[in-house]
Amino acid sequence: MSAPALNRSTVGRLPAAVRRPDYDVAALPVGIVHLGLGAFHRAHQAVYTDDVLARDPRWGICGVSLRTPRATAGLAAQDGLYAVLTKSREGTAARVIGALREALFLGTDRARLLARFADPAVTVVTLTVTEKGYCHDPATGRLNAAHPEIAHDLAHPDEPTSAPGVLVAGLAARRAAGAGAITVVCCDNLPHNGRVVEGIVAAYARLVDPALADWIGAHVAFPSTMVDRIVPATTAADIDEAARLLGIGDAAPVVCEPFGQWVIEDRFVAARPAWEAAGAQFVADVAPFETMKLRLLNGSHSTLAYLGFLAGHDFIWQASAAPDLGTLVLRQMAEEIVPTLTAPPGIDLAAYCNDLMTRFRNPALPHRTQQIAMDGSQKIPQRLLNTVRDRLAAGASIAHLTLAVAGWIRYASGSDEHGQPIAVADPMAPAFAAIAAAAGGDPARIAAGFLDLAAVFGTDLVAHAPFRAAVTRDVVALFERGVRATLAAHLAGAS
Ligand code: CS2
Repeated sequence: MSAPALNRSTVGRLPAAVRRPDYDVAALPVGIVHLGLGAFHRAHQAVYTDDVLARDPRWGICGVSLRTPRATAGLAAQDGLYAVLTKSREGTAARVIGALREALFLGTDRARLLARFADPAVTVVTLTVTEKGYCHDPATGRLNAAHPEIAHDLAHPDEPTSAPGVLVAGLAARRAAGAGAITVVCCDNLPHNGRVVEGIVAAYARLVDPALADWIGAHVAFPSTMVDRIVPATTAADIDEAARLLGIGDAAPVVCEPFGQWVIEDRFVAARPAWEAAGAQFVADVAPFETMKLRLLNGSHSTLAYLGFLAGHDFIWQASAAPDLGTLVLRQMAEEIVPTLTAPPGIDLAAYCNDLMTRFRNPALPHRTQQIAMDGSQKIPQRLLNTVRDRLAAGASIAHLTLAVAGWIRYASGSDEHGQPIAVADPMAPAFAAIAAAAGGDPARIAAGFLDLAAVFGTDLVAHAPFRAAVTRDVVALFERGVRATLAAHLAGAS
């Protein structure tokens, strides 16, 4: 017999060890709209919000899934309740979150979403739509007006599907309702994410209605943020574990590491939750935090994902614990990334790197290399290439970084070291397949085809002969000798 399901009437039956909402879930008004109802939001911003609801219940979340009703149906059936399973070597702790007041699916609930935007009680919009969700050019951060979703949304302004289209439609509804100022908080791993989203929204709004763009300029703020928590995709085993720990079934748990960090630019134009009471940091300048996190954490993650996958590691904890990859990532951080950073206030960069290795090596957290490998074209610029730019400008070595970039190219060319096809998930996957097909198996031609992609490398690196030569050498080595021999030679020879 299946366990009874988690909802408002069963939440009282949870074992005493499971923390649950300490406020009246049914009485929560909605104060936040969130776009992108994935696991990351539910394990990060929703937890910070849950922590402040007992003292200030204004901030229930209306969460919206833009692409699929899969998550929303399960969550709606559970009154928005779900468990966060925090996993470490010491075991798993479960906590039930009640902040998610509504779970909407854009495809069927567009009118309800627009009504939320038009509600003066809603003063914050948060977003986790992943890097590719902004429909921008990853190398420049600017709206890609030729993007098929943007073209669709501009042609059908009443049926937007993209994050920029939905945001602008929502802000138009707010303006029409006279509902006043609102703050849009991007929580995706983009550099200067507030500025980037502000620019994308402004460009899109100007294409729709210049007066709307002016209104947005005067009434909407876009603080930048650094968000951090490792949240692998939920598996069937996680759902079983949630049922065991809760004693009742949860169709939509999320799993994460114990660590969490949220640094937010103090730039709000309307009321907001006191997230600082939950441990978030409000600062004047987020840039040093986000550059550190994108380059050290996400840059290392991508390095481990591509080279680790090629070396046969399914999970990040395995790849980071392997002597060769572990050494490469430590040296990449210490020798090539840290020298490009300014330590943010209160942070010791060497200790941060060591803590990252411990986080990566958490064996309780099966984070797939293939999950992180997704959407490399959207991730590589801020994770690896901006570091390369700073190193080149300083006349400094880039040998570890180019091996990581080569790992991406080797992976994205679409077959593994046994000649088996790789399911490359990336908006540019068709372009990668065309490059690989035209190269006819010649690694140098594959490298050249990728290095010509200005949307990824920018016009500067596309034209940078020493950078191209270094990446090409590494791509050829990965194809001809394999990842393990290439790593061994690299670590023996690289200074
Ligand atoms: C990861 C991130 O999937 C990925 O690309 O690098 O989701 C990473 O786990 C988070 O940014 C950690 O805060």
